[in-house]
Amino acid sequence: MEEDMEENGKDINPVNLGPSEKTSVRPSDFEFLKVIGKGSFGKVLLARHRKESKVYAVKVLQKQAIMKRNEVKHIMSERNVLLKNVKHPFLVGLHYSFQTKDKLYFVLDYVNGGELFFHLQRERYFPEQRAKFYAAEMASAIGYLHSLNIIYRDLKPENILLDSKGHVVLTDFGLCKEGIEGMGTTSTFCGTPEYLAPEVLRKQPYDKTVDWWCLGAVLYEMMYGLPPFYSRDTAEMYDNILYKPLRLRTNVSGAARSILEGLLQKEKENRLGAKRDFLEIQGHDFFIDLNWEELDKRKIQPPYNPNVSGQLDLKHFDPEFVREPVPASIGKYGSCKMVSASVVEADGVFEGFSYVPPAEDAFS
Ligand code: ISQ
Repeated sequence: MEEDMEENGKDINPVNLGPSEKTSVRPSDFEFLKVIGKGSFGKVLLARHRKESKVYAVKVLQKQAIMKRNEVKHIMSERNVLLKNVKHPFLVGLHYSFQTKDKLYFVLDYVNGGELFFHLQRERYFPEQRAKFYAAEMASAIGYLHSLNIIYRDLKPENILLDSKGHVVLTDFGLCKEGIEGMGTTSTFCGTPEYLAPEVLRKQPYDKTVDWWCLGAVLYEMMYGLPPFYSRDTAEMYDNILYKPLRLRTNVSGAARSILEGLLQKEKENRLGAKRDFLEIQGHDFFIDLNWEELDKRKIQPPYNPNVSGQLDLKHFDPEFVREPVPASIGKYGSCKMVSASVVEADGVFEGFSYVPPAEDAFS
């Protein structure tokens, strides 16, 4: 397919990665060690910067895969996440980005406390205070994204990580969902399906409240050990999500049941957060004993310490990924010629993804 584009006399477009782009960086600056994640977006590799001797999570995207559809309209739109600067204590940090003719590379913090749900599976469910802490950090990150008009949309277990201290880190928010779906790389996941809100299942329009549904679904799973409306039969689960009334066992507090009922309202107009967004979640009784300012300063001590021994400690990662060899095309000069792009470099500080199509010939 790549060849097709070159046959047409067009190279694959250079992408303006905005202020995070470092044009001097190339794949061979890194030693790619392991595959640590896979998703709708492509692959995430553990990589060591050869000179700095520091490890990063490097997200690698095929340009082709994100440039296929619809694009000009979307890319230019207010809704394009890639044009915004995104930085928050509970969102994975971007150090810088670079590109080759066919791939985009995002050099991210390596977060090695493991997936939240790896820990949940081991412990079946979390005590309410622990679930509350994680839900609050997630809510804070989601509220921040909403303030930038970004809808996360598919908050799902594999996107919720813990850092080495036990704080939440959300990943995979940096690229518009519309542009990166359907890459066929999700088949390796056989765990919990993503939390689908009724309006998403119905393919109806969704808005910010979809994220509050997902937060409700995560909180429910943390407290009860299974997703809400769960059935081993996926079709039945979808039916449950659409039609089955939420039943909450009384082994959790009244405030917890109340927030779950609010977040898991099937009609998005009735959902907690529908009117004043994050403020409604913050102000709910469930969080009455939570200091949100302290939370955002990472001053609240996490309820669990992942106990990782060092930056290269992979003990919380799924061996399924860790075993996988790094694709041969990544990190080699030959197949990854650099393209030029004129961009202003950020002061070594995270400035967020930014994606500007070339003036013409944006997408084929
Ligand atoms: C950072 N560290 C570990 C895993 C990751 C997966 C996706 C994005 C960033 C990551």
